[in-house]
Amino acid sequence: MQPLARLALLLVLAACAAAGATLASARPAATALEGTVGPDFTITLKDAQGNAVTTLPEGDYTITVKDLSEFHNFHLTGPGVDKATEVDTKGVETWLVTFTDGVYRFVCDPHASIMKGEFTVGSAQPPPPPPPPRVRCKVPKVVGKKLPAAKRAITRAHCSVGRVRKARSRKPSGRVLSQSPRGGVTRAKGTRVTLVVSRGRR
Ligand SMILES: [Cu+2]
Repeated sequence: MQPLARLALLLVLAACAAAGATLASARPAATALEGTVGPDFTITLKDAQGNAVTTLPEGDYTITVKDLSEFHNFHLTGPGVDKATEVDTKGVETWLVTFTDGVYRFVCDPHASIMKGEFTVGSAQPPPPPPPPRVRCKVPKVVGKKLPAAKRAITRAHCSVGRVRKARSRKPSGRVLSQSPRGGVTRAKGTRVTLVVSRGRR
């Protein structure tokens, strides 16, 4: 090759390399994440530092998915993404995904109620926590108790003390003779429990 031709070729190659570098830098490199499912009943998605993913910026991600079990899988869904490993095989897969604004979830399909996780991307807000369990009045059995102890038990059980009537009885004064509703039933929070209390033989 003539020296001049060689120089021309080198210049062309250099120009191509520069153009390639520009193209590569225009789009940031995909961020690496790692998903793992199994061998026990666990499923995780972690970043390169090993922290559980809770929120991410929008962009491209390379997810290395380690499916370590023949009865679990890793299934990722969210805006623009629906990818899963097979349940009955083990293996490592690499997914290139693009995350956009929204909530993404990952589950093991056969055990989706216990093996699950989620994260938000971009400006999406994390979903609100589930409402607390509804508190109910579980009426305690207080017949035979002294009145103060009966009142404490009723209040502690998220019920309230209703009318307290006194009645003559052979039972010691101050003891609960009967109650309504009866012990053991469940009612709305704050339900009044009415009591009949012994005032002795007089
Ligand atoms: Cu599973």
